[in-house]
Amino acid sequence: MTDQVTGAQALIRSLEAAGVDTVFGIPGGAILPAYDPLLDSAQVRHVLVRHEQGAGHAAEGYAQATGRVGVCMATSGPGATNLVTPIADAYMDSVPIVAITGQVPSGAIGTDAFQEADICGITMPITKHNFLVTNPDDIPRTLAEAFHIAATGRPGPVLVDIAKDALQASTTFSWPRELDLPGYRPTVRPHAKQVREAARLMVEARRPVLYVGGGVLKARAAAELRVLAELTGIPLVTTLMARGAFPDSHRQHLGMPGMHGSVAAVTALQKADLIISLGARFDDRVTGKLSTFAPEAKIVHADIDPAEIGKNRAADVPIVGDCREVVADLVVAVQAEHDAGRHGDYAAWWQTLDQWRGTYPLGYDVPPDGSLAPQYVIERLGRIAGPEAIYAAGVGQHQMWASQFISYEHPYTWLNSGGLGTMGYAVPAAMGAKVGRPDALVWAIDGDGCFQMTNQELVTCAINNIPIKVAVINNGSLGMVRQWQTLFYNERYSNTDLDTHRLPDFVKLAEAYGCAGLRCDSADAVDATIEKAMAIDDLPVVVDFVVHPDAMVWPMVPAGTSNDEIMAARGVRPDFGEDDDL
Ligand SMILES: Cc1ncc(C[n+]2csc(CCOP(=O)(O)OP(=O)(O)O)c2C)c(N)n1
Repeated sequence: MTDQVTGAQALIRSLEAAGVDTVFGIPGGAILPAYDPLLDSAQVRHVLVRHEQGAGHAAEGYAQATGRVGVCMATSGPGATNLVTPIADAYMDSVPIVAITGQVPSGAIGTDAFQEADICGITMPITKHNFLVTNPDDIPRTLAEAFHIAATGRPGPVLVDIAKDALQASTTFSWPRELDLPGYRPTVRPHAKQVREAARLMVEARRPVLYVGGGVLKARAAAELRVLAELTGIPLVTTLMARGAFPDSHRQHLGMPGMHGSVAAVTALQKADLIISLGARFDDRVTGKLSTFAPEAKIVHADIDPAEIGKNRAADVPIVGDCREVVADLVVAVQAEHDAGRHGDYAAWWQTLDQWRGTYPLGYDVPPDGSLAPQYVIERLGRIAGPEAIYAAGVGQHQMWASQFISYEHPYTWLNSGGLGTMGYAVPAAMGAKVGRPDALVWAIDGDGCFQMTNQELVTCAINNIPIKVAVINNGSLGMVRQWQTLFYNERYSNTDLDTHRLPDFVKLAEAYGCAGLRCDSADAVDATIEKAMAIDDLPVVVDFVVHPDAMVWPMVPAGTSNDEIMAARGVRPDFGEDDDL
């Protein structure tokens, strides 16, 4: 199909050909030509956000909840630079998004023209790939490549910057049948010999752990993972990016590893003799002080991105490949070991692990003054909203509690900013998730600090009939930073008091945005308040949960220290004394 169109029309047709149903964005001069044909598209819905950062996080939330590529659009200069944070966020968390930006006319590029910013240069280190398009004939092919690159291999953000004159000029539209990307061929099929070697180590090991990362979700490998886990009987941990990849209720699940992971999960990795890493990246928040991490463990490291393997920790068995294929092949290879009479014997290991998790379960103190424990609010929310709901968190204490105290049973029900740690992620990401999964109940769990960064998108939600629910865990401060000041800066609280118990009034703010606003400050009223919020389905709802300011996230491995130093609670070092021979 080839007929005469403008570059802008070619862009919209390309989005249609790529199967896009939603674009989050804000128009402006350089991208304006694209907004005109957008009006005529019966397929592509444009959601007009209130800040481009909201568009980017919404595209991420949409992608994380649906598995499809999320799309955001902005004008040149400040519109494009406002996308930088969500693009960096998507890069760190391997989220497939395509960001389309208008650029000043090609003849003006490099002249410091009005609203000119070299967004390709700026985003070079935070995109999987980016394109500057100055020739209208290149628009369909570039868009096809952008969607392909974003979604395949290790997913990530791709930026397409299109000069205004290329959008205005005349061209023909033809959607490429095949792509010619000679330098881009992700290795999907794992090497059979490496897989067999991994299986052999798995049955020989005495203290193995499956270290499950976000790559398992990206590869849509949760079903295969469960088969592998149950076939082997090996204990398993899910990282912050992988929560939901394996049911929390499963007895082989030890919880989340890392700085605020469970004692059992952190210590299992630390004392393991074999770690099978599946789509995880030995992030510093998981390893603690790297040189002391899991000193006795052999490492099987499977990842689609060869650059991850050996980056932080040397791998004994490197496996490059798509996690779903890797896990499926491991099932076959382990079965072959079993058929040959070789089975893993992890009975002593399980005895130790059960003792650790029995002695050091996740828990929290109820504030003695009768004020509300934030962990209780989150725990009840998880129970009442249930495991079918989608939860999107901000960054800080509430994020850790939402990871710890909600039981995730299904993949793609937990969205958060793990790698970049972006305050302001929750509300727009929840909005994007609700657009992608309109039938799902979507709760944002946000901090009072985070919420003040992007809550303007509640207007977008109210106007566009996107009824998300927001639980603001209002502790009156930048809680996670305050926790570090409590523990490491002698309780000198420099610039962490937000005074949010006074201003702004989140109930009034919600109402001003066209949402329902509720407040709750006592444990007795938590269930009824959540149920009231759940009963409102025609408006976004904000609940201001006024909680105790001094609650802390435990367990904790202080930054830069060894996982051996884990504190189960303030002043409580777990006693592994009898396990010294491990
Ligand atoms: C954009 C951004 N700025 C600063 C930080 C550093 N930071 C991490 S957590 C945090 C406090 C978050 O406060 P709040 O949203 O109230 O959540 P709480 O920790 O109280 O649950 C800050 C400032 C960040 N992660 N992101």
